[in-house]
Amino acid sequence: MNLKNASNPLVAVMMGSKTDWPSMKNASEILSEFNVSHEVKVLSAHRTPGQLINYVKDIEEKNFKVIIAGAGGAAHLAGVIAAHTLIPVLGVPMKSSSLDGLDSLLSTVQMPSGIPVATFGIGNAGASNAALMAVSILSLDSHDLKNKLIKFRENKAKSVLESELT
Ligand code: RP5
Repeated sequence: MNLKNASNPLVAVMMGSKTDWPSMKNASEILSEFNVSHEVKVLSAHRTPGQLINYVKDIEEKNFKVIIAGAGGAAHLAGVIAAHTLIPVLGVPMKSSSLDGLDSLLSTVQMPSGIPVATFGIGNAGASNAALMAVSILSLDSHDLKNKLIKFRENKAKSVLESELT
């Protein structure tokens, strides 16, 4: 299932199931906020293994710059993707129903030496931060994105300083 398409995407936002979308849409929203072209794709490492590898090869040929991969449970999606590409993979553990996402976190973060997956926090915050990291990586080659990131952080600081408790 292809939930969202964009022309000349730089980032792939991938997830193992459509049930991951409520969390992973936070990544897509951040990328949209920064006007970063991205493609959203649902593919599973265990339910659609062949299609997953074909997709990863396809986006590598299309010169995508970053892959964000969210999965839950025995969350091997990010690791399997990383095994098939040199594009940086940012893993987001989903909050699972059985172990609250601790299973997803450990599965994603504990990659054996040699095939890295940069792993973020569980759920919504992890998805947002993975997208911000993608923007940060892309900003190495873009003054426009760097300026947007500076503005984004200034706004975050402002909202703390202007906090009003009721
Ligand atoms: C993983 O299994 C998915 O990433 C999802 O987090 C989890 C459960 O999938 P569903 O059974 O809800 O489709 O592959």
